Amino acid sequence: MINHDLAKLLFDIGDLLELQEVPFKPRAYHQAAIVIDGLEENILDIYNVKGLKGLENIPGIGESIGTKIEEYLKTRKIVYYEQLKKESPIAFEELNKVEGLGIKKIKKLYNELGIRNLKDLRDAIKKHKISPIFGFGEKTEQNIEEAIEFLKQSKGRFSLREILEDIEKIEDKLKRIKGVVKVSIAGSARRRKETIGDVDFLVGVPEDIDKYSVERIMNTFVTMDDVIKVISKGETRSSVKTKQGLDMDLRLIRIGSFGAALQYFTGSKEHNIAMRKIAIKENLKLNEYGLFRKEKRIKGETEEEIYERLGLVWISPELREGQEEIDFAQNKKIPKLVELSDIKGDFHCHSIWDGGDKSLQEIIAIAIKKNYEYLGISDHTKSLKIENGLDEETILRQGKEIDKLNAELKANNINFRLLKGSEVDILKDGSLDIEDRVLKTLDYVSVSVHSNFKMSKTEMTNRICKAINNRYVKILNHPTSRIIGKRDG
Ligand code: DGT
Ligand code: CA
Ligand code: CA
Repeated sequence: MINHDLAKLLFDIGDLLELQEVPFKPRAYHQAAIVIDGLEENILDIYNVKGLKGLENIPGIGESIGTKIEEYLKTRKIVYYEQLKKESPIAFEELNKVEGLGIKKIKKLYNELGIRNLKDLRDAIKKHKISPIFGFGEKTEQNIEEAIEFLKQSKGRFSLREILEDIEKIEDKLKRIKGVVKVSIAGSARRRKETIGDVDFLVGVPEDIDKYSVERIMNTFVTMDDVIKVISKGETRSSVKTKQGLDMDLRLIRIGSFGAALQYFTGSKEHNIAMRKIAIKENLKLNEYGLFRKEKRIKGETEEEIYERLGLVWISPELREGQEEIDFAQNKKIPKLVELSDIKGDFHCHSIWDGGDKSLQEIIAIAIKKNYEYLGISDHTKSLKIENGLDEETILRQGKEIDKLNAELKANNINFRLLKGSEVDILKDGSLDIEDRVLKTLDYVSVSVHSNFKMSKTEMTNRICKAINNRYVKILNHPTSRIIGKRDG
């Protein structure tokens, strides 16, 4: 996580320098960002063990960027970035959030139309001032308009992928507080929704907890690193806002009702409503304190006992969206979810060949460490110029390299195989940008739409059907081309 946050910051510094038309430096920052984002090891660990020297040993990081990284690791900010932002006439962070608006476009919009922020941008769109600019056009104008709308709708939601690791650390920290019996993340994060509105923590405490222990727990919560604002602090509930803008709630729960509270605050609301209806049918009452017959609590300590008493098998949080999970649970037909340990391999992986940062050898080592049995290399193809896509001859060369590596694995009795794949670009008319004679040599072909996203449904469907009708195609990648939190499918 820290690698990713730092990489993002360095990348933004590069962008700001590019806005100022500073030579060379932007590229150095962008490169450093890409390297750090791709590091296997936590950069803080590198720094803790080897100090500034360790940072400077990372390829692409010299003294100047190294000391800025050091500053970040110590203070979680880089003053240079704040300065650059202050000097810039453009509200860069705001505009940068609009999907499809990279630094080049932001610069052009400023130079041509004096656009400094979102408000300027919205005004310009209303007056259709964007489309006449060279390189923009009507389509781009429309895309920007949609992206702004999307931004408004998804405002304040966080991608689970970006916060999960951090909130699990907080969960661990809460577990270690004296007097705490149990801790769980609840809400949408426990249901593993793609995006999270706010984070809900439940802390289970003894029935007879004293007020000093309550105080200790709440104090620990509201004084965590990253908390910038205490929204409320009480005896049963506290809320804070973090520096990333994420709201977090903590609720103290007596252990006798922990299961009921966990069930209730995990949600979803729709799932809870369905559960409550079942309880009512049985002449019972279900709420966050327990399952009651008249005034007497009959269940509450664990989720399992509540589900069981209502005639259901326990339902994985991922399924609790108020759809068919209740029926399935009543009929004891709840599906077993795929676990990380079930994953035996991967068919989608990019390598240094198309501009990724790992060689085939490095990828093999990582895959073996994950206990994978196979891994398919699926580098981009030639139409994707910015991604350094492979052409026919390069794919054939890569295939020979993969054959060689597989032979070595076999000679060493290692039960792992690298597969020859490709992420072939689907062109506008549905044809593929790589010839069949080369596709034929691969173990599998996967295909993706990377351009011309805006088409009528019929056109897009025909385009994709044509692509997957190629006899060598086995996999359609990212079928909706959605980017969570950034672009609709
Ligand atoms: P989020 O935060 O927007 O990503 O989504 P959730 O599901 O985490 O929602 P949140 O934080 O408002 O509330 C956590 C859970 O608490 C929710 O999933 C179900 C439960 N809950 C909250 N409000 C209500 C309510 O009015 N009725 C019922 N039945 N349950 C509620
Ligand atoms: Ca929530
Ligand atoms: Ca909440």
